[in-house]
Amino acid sequence: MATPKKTVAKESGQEKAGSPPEFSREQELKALRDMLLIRRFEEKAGQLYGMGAIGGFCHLYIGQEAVVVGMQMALKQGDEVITGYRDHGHMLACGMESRGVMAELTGRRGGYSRGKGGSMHMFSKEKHFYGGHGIVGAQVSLGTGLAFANRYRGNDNVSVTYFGDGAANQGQVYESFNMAELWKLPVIYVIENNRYAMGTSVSRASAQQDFSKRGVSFNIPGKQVDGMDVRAVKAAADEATAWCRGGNGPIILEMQTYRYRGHSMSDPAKYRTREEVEKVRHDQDPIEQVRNRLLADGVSEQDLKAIDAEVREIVNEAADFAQHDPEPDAAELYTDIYR
Ligand SMILES: Cc1ncc(C[n+]2csc(CCOP(=O)(O)OP(=O)(O)O)c2C)c(N)n1
Ligand SMILES: [Mg+2]
Repeated sequence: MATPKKTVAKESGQEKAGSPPEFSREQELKALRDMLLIRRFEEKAGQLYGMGAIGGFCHLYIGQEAVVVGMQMALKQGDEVITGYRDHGHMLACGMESRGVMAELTGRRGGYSRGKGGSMHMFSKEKHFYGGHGIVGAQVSLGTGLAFANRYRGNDNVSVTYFGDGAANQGQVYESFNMAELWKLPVIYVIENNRYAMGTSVSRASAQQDFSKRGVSFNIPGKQVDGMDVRAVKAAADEATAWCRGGNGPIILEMQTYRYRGHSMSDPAKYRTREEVEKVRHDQDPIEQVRNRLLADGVSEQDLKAIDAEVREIVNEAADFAQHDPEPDAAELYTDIYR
């Protein structure tokens, strides 16, 4: 691999993002559609959960859509994605089918894990999506392993390894950072800082709240990014992928984002005020930002409604399938599992 040249980001500590490069109209429309698909999917999953059609854990991604959509816009075929349990948005962004994801949530045969994995345990080798992990922080070591495999094979694929602000305090994250930098592994660590880990705010749990600096003692560069602006995410992702493909080793992107819904479907919501949530929704919503730019650029309200209608149809069809597809046969109870 090429000799590392630290030109893309500062050697240590964060770089503040300036105003992001504009998107073309085509890019804006794509970003809008992909973020809307995730939002409508998650709203529907929330409804189905409320109706009792989905059991077990279910963590919604509403509010954070710009992160996965902006990252995905910078990836190429072969790049890998791995994340934790708040994973439906990542799967949809990777191009996995809504109906397969929804049917997994309802525990049906047509689900990505044949109805036996549920919300936190879905994979698609075809789309290079490696889960879906319920153990907080575990995916960071696995994602580093994906990068090791790419380095070993000599290809130019990048592992995009997502984790939360809470997961960033786990020990194995730092063991992984050490090896990633030591061996110059092509991994982008995307820390989705949504300000809370379950009911614990970042200020109560983290000695260093600037997550872009979490790699400083390993010489891993980092950058803070406005994770509510899809253009800023895409620009940071472009830099990060170039950095990794250039043989420079790992890089950290702290995405400053926010989740609108509870941690999971049961959340007493006593750790933040309704006003706080409403303020972010009102001032920073990632979808509204794109919609407003498109309207200002002369796209009609009608055209935007058509995109929403197209997305709703996909989600409704997925929900219908997920409620009518049969459950796995009882004879399948012990297949496809470790025992
Ligand atoms: C090793 C481990 N410890 C604790 C838990 C319980 N737990 C589940 S989610 C969570 C919070 C993680 O928060 P964060 O990393 O910020 O991700 P977010 O939910 O905000 O996306 C915790 C403590 C777990 N699943 N695994
Ligand atoms: Mg969090």
